[in-house]
Amino acid sequence: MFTSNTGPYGAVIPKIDEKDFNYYWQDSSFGIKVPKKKIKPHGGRLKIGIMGGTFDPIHYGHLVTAESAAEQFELSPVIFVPSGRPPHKREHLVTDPIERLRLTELATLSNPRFSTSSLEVERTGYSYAIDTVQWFHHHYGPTVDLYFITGADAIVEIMSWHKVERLIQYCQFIAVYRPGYAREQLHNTISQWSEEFSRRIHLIEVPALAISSTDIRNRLKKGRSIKYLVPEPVEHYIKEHLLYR
Ligand code: DND
Repeated sequence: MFTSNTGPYGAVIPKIDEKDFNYYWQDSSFGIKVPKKKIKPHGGRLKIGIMGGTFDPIHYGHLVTAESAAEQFELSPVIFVPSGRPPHKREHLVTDPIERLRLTELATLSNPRFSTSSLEVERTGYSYAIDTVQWFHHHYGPTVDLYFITGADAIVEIMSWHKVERLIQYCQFIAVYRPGYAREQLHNTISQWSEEFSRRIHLIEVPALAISSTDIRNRLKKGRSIKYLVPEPVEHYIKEHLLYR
């Protein structure tokens, strides 16, 4: 049931050891072999995080969000899934998906519980979360619990997501908010949704990092520094490949 999947861009869907689910490994599209990594079993059930995003580019805000969710919910691994064609950004110019995938891989390689998947980059058409979550559900099987990690601003929009009623049956949501965010307001919004829906959404606080991809793109256009906003390998890749000029 647990098999790896390799696509044209070196898809890095974690491969789970069939005997005890204890280890997985990944090959990166840079040809770097990442050693076996430990996955904590949870009473026989695996809890896998899915961190979806446009990641244009990925930054420390995304990484701290995923790490906090992983820690609080004991998720392992957390799979970052860069969107191929974000359905909510039809009017926006988005950087080539392969470049965003490479940046995401570079950002996640050093963390043993992080992994990056090229699933959405390889799929044609708009990258709907339902298709991704359903794919992971079938890939890993019903004994695995899936948690989709989002920012608070994304969760309030969730009712507009494609086939959301089905989506919530396949995964739970971890919605992160930063200190100072109007938690009560968020809570009130969610509590207006059906009980079946709202009990599958978990709110957690994460350290505040006022970093945004938009700001990073603007800085790069103006030739300003992005040091300490993104991991060093991401910064180097952006510079070497003259992205966001
Ligand atoms: P974004 O474009 O907001 O990603 O997309 C988030 C996810 O929503 C993607 O997987 C989309 O495919 C999915 N989506 C959206 C709309 C419709 C549908 C699906 C559908 O299926 O119909 P960003 O790269 O901008 O950000 C990634 C995540 O990180 C977001 O959840 C964002 O809120 C969060 N984030 C931060 N969290 C903490 N501190 C910061 C953050 N900056 C972004 N500084």
